[in-house]
Amino acid sequence: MGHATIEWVYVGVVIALLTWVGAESWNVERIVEHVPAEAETIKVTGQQWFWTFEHQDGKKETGELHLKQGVPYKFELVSKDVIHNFNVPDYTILMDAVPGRVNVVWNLFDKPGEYHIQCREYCGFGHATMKAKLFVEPQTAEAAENATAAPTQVPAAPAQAPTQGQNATSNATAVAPAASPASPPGTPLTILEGSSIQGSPSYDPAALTVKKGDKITVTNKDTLPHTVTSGTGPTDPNSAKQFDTSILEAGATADIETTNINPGEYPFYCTVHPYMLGKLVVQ
Ligand SMILES: [Cu+2]
Repeated sequence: MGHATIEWVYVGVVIALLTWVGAESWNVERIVEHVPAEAETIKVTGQQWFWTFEHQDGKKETGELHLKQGVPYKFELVSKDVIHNFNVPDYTILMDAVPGRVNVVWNLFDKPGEYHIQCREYCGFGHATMKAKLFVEPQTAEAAENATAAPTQVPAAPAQAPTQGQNATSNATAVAPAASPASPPGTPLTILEGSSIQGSPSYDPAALTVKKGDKITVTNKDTLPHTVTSGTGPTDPNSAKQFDTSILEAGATADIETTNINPGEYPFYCTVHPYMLGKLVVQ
């Protein structure tokens, strides 16, 4: 009896070792080689201080990357300036983006959700804010249904429902989306051409005064992506709490509503270029 037990322990140890060696080599292979033939290519460009993504069909994204669950993706990493590092901590993806060469890493995302993309190689002033969001979208019809039901997918508007009458709320939410494209622009706030260069004027006006309830319309007149984000900078714990346009591509506009902003002074900055500073005064 005792003899047989010891034999089984040996078998167990051998199986554990083989499993471990197998898993390790699979990990290494995943990074280095054997990109599945059916993998979809995503061109990833790092530059000071944002990420852009180009899908195989030519669709481009900045600061956000939408991928499908269960599909292998081959990331081709390049840099336009200095060395960056493309890092998705939740999936242990870590690969340098180096000027003048293409680095490849591939991955299959098995769980839908929202993940962080960050730069893991110090790349200058805005390094800490060189982040992007990865959205892994569910693949099966059943999973898609679950995601639609999830509260994170629903815009903030329904939060007002309990304080107002149900009818009033449903009217308001039904009208708002239809009216917004035609609604007149608000008080202008311009992101100036050349503002990505440190020391250049960035926002016009640099200090904008509006009345509470006024709408502000931000226009990016530069050739690079920028944001208008409340806070003093990336280390401000209250960053983006009051308002945030998210990334605005060249030529894009976004509205900031001040209905829920109390009178006061609010510094703002660009998350892509944290030296771009401005101030909003709400009266
Ligand atoms: Cu900027």
